[in-house]
Amino acid sequence: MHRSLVLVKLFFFLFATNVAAEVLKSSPTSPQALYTHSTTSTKSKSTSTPAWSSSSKSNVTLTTHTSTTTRASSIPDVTHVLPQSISDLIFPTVLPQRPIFPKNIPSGRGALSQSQTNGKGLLGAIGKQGAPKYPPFVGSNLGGSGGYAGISAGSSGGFGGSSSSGNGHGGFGGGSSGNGGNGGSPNRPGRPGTGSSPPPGGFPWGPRTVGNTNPYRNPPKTNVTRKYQFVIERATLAPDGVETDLIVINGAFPGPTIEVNWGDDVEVTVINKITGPTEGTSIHWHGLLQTGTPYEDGVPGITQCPIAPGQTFTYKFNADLYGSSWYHAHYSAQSAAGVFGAMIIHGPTHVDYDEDLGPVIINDYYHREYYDIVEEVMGTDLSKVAPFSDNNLINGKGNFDCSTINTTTCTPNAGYAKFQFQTGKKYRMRLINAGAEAVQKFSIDNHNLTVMAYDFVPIVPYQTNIITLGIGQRADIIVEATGTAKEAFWLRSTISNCSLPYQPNGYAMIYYQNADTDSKPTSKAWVDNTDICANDDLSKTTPYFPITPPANPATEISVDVNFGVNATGHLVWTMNNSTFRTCYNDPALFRAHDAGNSSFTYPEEWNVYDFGNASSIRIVVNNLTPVGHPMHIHGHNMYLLSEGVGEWDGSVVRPSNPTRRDVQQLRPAAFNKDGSVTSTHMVFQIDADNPGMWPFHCHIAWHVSGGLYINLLERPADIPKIKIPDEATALCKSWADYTGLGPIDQIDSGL
Ligand SMILES: [Cu+2]
Repeated sequence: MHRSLVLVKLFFFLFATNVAAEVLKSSPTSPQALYTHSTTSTKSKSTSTPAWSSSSKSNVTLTTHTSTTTRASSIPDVTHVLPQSISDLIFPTVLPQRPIFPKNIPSGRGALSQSQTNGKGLLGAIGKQGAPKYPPFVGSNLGGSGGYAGISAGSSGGFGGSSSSGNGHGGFGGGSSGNGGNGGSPNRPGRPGTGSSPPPGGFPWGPRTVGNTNPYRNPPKTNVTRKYQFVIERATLAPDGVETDLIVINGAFPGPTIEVNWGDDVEVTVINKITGPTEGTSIHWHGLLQTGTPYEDGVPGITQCPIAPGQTFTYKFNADLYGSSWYHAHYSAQSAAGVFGAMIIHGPTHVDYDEDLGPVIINDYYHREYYDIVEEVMGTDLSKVAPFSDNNLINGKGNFDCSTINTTTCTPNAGYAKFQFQTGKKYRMRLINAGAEAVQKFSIDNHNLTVMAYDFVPIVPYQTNIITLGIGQRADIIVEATGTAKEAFWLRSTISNCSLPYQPNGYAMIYYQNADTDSKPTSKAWVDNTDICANDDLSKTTPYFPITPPANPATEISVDVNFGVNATGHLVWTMNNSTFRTCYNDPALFRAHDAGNSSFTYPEEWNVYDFGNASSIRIVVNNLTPVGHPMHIHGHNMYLLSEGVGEWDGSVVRPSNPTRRDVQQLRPAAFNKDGSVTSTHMVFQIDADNPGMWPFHCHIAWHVSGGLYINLLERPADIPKIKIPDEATALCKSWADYTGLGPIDQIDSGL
């Protein structure tokens, strides 16, 4: 709706070069280009000096322990006085469409082999025993045909699941013939005899239930370590039939599923084998708190140096929250190349179900290499700064209409992910938007969805037909199989008009017990009445375990999200007028660690907000751009106090128990016909109980590349007490050696 106020001028695509030239002319002179566009694509070697070392500007300082709004100083590097046409370029309302699908959607049987589409990936594949099912906890011998421990151990793995990481959980097909277990009942350990009654000695997480335990204050400690090995390398796969150069983990797209119990320790050994060309990498464990281990958060230049090519790093962290999440590369937009996978942390449940069908990963998908896309996103041809996705995949699978592109390496009918339902059963599905840009609308034809958790936060269950997921967001849902034995239905995820897809429709197939699995469903989609760019109203999403944040936080600041063109003609995204750029060689957390209470001045482009020892922090985010942004915080779940159109009026939705999430959709501003802008807002608060340097950023790959990112420096005085392990500091040595051979092409913010 807001979007409709943005004038559409598709022809601006044609005149984009002129627009860019005019912007260049009208840009104020700047002493320092924020982005220097590299025109070399080879990775030559020479000594690099940290980019920030010449900066003399002082970092943003804040007034703490007040309730007044403090704005960061204005930095004249970026002009926001832009022609309207630039907004239209970034957010056209008429999308150039390829023909969407031929009428006849084939079933996908027999077109491309598993190894050609997903590589060694198993998600979305139905084996001899049907679709994979997950036990109520790792180590359960009751129910579940097992998870994916087989491939997670880094061996050949695959169906049969004979290999595991040695922690007692079997691979696919390795479990018993049980029914997948029952998830238990509200605040009870589970129904006897259905697979989720606690084993002798109790559940791994002890007597904790969703309703009786504050997960932030009283997490379990199982003293079990689950080990995984990730080999990251380039591969050519055809997930949707189009041969594409990806970067994948253990040969699988999406990567292997991490499956652990709440309170387990997790060790993931990441081996960077990316060559031709080489590049760094790092993995972020999305949504985990990393309390006491901020150096394991996986953000290059912030919490670690990148893992240099040829190097190995073992992440060691605790599964401190439970539910459904994912991990992904945080190095540039490398995640968009395929470096991501699901992360299931088994824990108590407050909703009954019969079987856990595991991850349903949804991602907008690009046939071009991520680096080439970022090169355009960060380039000066402003007609290319908002890339269109080529397809929409579910569990790494999808079909593509080969007649719409000019390539011989496209195979039609590559196949969709498939799920099996049995009439009368209740299934848990773990929806994950692991894409680069797109807002997804998930639904299953003819079936109601009960949402039991958003992100890592169990909620009071509510019913809906369509679920909105911005990038990084998850929903745990229960689906009751109300169909009859021979029926088949489409499971869909459709990219909303809030995003830029060539082909918005993602499909998977649900077959009931006696359905012909060679047939295709003929079911019809629900009518979508959801707001295209926003999450469900905060009033609908009530955390099951109530927590009341302080009504008067120690600190409150306001942050404006905007975009503009910098002095060198590149489009950048800004927070309080400052665009972000990381220095891979000099992690901000390590600086905070070394500085302690002393007055280290962070380079301006690190966008560090020092909150001192404030006990709670409230941030009012205003969106001045005509684009929605899925805003993600590290190290915390946000209390979401308010969200909506216009400036915040000070009211709080359900102050005794506000929604908590780690990603929240910030809706687009409306650009009105009279030239005015109606901004939007989201207001959140965190308890400052986790010393660290925590990113708060847009999760759209192309926006964080463009600098839509700040760092929240939390309790800096306590950071020196954290022991940063030698292995973490050694990463900086090997990265320095690598970059010492020649500058790398950091063509974006680095994240
Ligand atoms: Cu964004």
